[in-house]
Amino acid sequence: MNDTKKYLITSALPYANGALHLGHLAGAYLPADIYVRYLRLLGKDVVFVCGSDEHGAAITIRSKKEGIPPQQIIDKYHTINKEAFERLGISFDIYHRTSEKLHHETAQEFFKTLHEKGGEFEERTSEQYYDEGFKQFLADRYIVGECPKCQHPEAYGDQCENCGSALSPTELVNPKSTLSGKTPILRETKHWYFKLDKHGEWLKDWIEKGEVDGEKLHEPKSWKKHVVGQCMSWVDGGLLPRAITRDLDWGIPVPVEGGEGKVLYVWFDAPIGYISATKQWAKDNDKNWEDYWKGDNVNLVHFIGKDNIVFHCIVFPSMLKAHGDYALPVNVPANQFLNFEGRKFSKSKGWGIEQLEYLEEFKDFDNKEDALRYALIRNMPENRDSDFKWDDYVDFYDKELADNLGNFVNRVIVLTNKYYGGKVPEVSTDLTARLKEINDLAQKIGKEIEAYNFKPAIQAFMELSTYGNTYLQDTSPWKIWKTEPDSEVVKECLFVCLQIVNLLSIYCEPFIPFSAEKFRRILNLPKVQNGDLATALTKLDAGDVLLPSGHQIGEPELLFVKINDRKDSSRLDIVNRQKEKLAAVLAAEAAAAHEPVKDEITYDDFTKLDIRTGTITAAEKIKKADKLLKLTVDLGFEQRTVVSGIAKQFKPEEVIGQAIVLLANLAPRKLKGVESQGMILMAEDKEGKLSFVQPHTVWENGHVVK
Ligand code: B3M
Ligand code: ZN
Repeated sequence: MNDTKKYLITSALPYANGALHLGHLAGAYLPADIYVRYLRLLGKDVVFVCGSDEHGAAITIRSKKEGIPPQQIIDKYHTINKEAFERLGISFDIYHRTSEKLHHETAQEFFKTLHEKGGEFEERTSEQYYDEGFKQFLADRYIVGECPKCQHPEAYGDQCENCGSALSPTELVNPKSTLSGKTPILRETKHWYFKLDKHGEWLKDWIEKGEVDGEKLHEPKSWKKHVVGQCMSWVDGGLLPRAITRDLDWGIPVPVEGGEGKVLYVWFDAPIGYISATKQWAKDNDKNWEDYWKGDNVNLVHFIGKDNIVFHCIVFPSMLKAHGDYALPVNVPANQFLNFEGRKFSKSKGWGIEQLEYLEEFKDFDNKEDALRYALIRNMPENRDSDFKWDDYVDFYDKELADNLGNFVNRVIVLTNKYYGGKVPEVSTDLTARLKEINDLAQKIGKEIEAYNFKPAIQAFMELSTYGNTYLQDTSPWKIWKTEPDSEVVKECLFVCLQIVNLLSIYCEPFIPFSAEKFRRILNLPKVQNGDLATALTKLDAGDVLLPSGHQIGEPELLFVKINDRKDSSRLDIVNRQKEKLAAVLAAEAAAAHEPVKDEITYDDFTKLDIRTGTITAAEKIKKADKLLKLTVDLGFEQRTVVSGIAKQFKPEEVIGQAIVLLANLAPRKLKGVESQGMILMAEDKEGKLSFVQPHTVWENGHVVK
């Protein structure tokens, strides 16, 4: 445990122009929180930083469109996101803001250092789009137009969200300013570019081999495949200088001569936000921030979503390397995306749920924080996209937390209270082999967390609980106790189970910290403290016990009450309301997808239509017309020839004898040389599938339909 490492763990800084949803939580915040809580339990020196990313075009666009000052927008969403994280137990040591003075100074200093070094930046004058009405240059995001790759009509100047291609604004076909809606003009402007191209070589070695200048910094196999894959495709594709300044009035002013009226590009300043957050934390806690950023002892890990990989694995490391002294991240365990009930989260389509919205709508739902955390961990999009479902949410809670973990703990507590007055029994047998088995299972949980595999980690955690359950069931102390209340076997069984329960109460903390508190109360133990897991593992390793004989545990209390509970459906009702909301969205979409009803007609218009019942008596294909069938229709009082466009869906032999409804007074017209004397009425569904309109009562030809 003589680990002198300084662990600096970061989660992506959310833009303060919107509220985060459950997908964000599962992607970059919950996994980081588990990791950090675990490190704390091991007694590591760890700092967990995050904060709001308060610059960038997205915020200014919103401000201009809604006529609200940017400051008001960022204040609102900073507060919302910060509160939601706190309430969900995301245990940041600091949640900073990039609008803080300290951050502005830090980012400007960083820029100036690189500028003064020489060789890292170049100044370029180029033509960029300018909105004459709004009198401003347009950031890439301010321009929309047709994607040159997939023809999506609303691609942005930096990216097409339909096909995912990275674009530059001049590639867009028919570009329009999102501010005025007008076609922008090209105008000359000067910007600073970071020469990313000169970093390609060392980056390749670093990503592929984990080596920089011959020094091994990390084990590349420990990085996720999809992260390495994305990085290598960037590096192999050839890196280009990137503009790191913008013509905007919101952001951090460019701190060098000629930079008037320009700001740093948001992706230049945002990652430096990790540094300024650490500085602020260090100030508040009497620490030295540099200990966590510089030197060989630093263990920097960035938790992000997959859309931020290039900035955290290529751009920011290059900035750090160019600056000098800074440590590079030892890992960037980016997650893939979480979908929601089979679709992408979409605020505008009403699909998904935001963090705070969840907390509000589930306000009367006991243990909602851990219910959510558990469901998200069980379905974490670690290596591929995954899907959140409300049914899983209920099942995971009931079948795993309540039936497995909760049930085991409860049985052990009840029996210990009943047999031994709540005192951990004395045992005389040698339990070394048993404790070793338990130790092995416990080690597995930690190994998975250390490898950033949080879903396997929670499964390993549940395996330990299953082991306890199986052992308890196999021994069935309640059977022995009836005749032999003083049995050594019973004592041993409960003693071992109590050791497992204790271990579970520590290990559950990173995953479900709210339940952990209750868990410890049931055991009559204090809240878990930093270093508790390290102590427990050392004891186990040495064959020592965790919960000594004679310790008085608490009264039985259910750790998890099932959601799907016959006696009290209140929590299931809350979940079901979410499902109903989604069903309503689907119903509204289906309704909106209807063909619009045509313009009103009068009753007289209607009576002009002569609609008759009939039967198809003959059918044949029409040559050189693959859509048309020539039909003979019996109307009872006469035979008609009708040409109908149904040949793609019906074979001639299928329709002979078919009852139909015919518009009988439609003016005849010739189709492929055949005169059609009327029109058969068909119903068409959304996919274009046709079916005959027909009554299902007894049928006779020639009836008038009115
Ligand atoms: N704000 C993008 C995002 O929220 C960006 C992350 C910054 S991390 C330094 O996805
Ligand atoms: Zn496209």
